Amino acid sequence: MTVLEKFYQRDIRALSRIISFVENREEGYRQLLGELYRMVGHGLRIGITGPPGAGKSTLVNRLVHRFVADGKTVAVIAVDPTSPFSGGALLGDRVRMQEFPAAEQVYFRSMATRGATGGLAAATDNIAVVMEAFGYDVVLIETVGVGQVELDIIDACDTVVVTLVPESGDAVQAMKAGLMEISDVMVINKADRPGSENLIDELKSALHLQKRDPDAWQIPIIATEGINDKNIDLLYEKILEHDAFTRNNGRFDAHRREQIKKKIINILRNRFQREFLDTLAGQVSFEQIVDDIYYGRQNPFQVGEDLYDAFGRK
Ligand SMILES: Nc1nc2c(ncn2[C@@H]2O[C@H](COP(=O)(O)OP(=O)(O)O)[C@@H](O)[C@H]2O)c(=O)[nH]1
Ligand SMILES: [Mg+2]
Repeated sequence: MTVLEKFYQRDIRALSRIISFVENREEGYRQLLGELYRMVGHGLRIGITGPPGAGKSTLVNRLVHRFVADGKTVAVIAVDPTSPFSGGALLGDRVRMQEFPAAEQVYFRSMATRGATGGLAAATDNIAVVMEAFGYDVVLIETVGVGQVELDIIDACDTVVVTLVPESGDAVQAMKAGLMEISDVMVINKADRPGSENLIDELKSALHLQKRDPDAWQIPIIATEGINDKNIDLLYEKILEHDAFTRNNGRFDAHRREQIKKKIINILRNRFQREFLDTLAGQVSFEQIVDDIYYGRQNPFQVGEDLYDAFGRK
């Protein structure tokens, strides 16, 4: 039996092998993913983002319990920027995940971001596709919310939970970091610590000031205590509400369609870029061009035009 046949029979080892295959972009991974692509669209992808130490893994763990109690199967992707040998967070996650029964019900996978320059968002999205195709009802993606790459990963989700803590700073910072735009549910975790009420009030008025369509989803702001299991039911409820809301008004589909479009554009952009740069590499001396610009004989804009005209037009 081939690995793919085993995968279709819900063999966990086949799932793990295919994920590695896709993650490492081994020869033929695109074709394989293409096969699996036909089988996605029914699962719910939830992104949990926020600064390191905000309690994302703790919340993910709690949420997994809720989904399992509701008879759902869950796959978790932890995009962890820390080395598995230093932070200990990863090991912690592994240990905590052992409370769960079979991998058919709860599957956990972490992705190291070390060395993965660019392409991380695409790789995460690809793995979510594999998990969804395998049949998991829910795919939870935990990612550290700093920088563009993480914002892009969140683009691969249907429902995004932004997790902050009282120490995260003020609402203005959250706005600047672009967290408001991506969040469907806002969580202030570690509400047992001072300052959470302040932050919630600030966020509420910041949200209030934004011009929003009255028919749009109203972003709930919830104070949780991950370690004490406090308000996790409410968080769970809001996630399900957002899911139902978007599925009923067509936003869920519209969003997925938008993601597909972005994916195609991304694939094309990467292909063009790779091929164009390969073409140039054989025929152009960048050293010479840099010299020309450096000594004022040329400027980068004209060079860009000329190179495009000479090699890019076809
Ligand atoms: N005081 C307090 N600590 C929490 C709470 N939730 C999680 N923690 C702790 O915060 C630390 C970081 O949690 P973790 O889930 O690993 O955060 P992550 O880096 O965002 O995944 C751990 O020691 C947790 O036990 C909470 O509600 N209150
Ligand atoms: Mg974590």
